[in-house]
Amino acid sequence: MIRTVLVALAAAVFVPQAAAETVSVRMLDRVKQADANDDGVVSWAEFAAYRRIQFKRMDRDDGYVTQRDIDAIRMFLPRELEPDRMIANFDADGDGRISPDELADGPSPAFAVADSNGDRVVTAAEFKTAEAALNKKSVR
Ligand SMILES: [Ca+2]
Ligand SMILES: [Ca+2]
Ligand SMILES: [Ca+2]
Repeated sequence: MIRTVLVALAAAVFVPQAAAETVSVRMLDRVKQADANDDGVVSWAEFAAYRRIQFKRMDRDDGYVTQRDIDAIRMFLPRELEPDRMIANFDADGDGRISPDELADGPSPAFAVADSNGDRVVTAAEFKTAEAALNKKSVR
């Protein structure tokens, strides 16, 4: 019991507060879906591969996700992708559209919050800790 509390406290220290506030348990579940080899651990490589699959669903025409794509599928986009700020958040080279690489390597508040030690791998224990912290938050 004491150990659980300590782990939760440690996580709270490492989680950037601004990011943590936008993350929900549902968003963590989406990160979990990226666990392609089903070992309970999600590496950034798995997450990036998952996003490349998402990309194919978002881009309807030219190999890039543009504002037109976003507007067309807005209601189906995961909240974490922030449709209103998606181009701003992901367009690393500033050409006004999102390439598959830009989406795959782009920011993920949910992944960052779950990955409490910042090693770009979310372990089963890290998922548990993050879920417990988020559940506690929503009770308040
Ligand atoms: Ca895995
Ligand atoms: Ca771009
Ligand atoms: Ca980690």
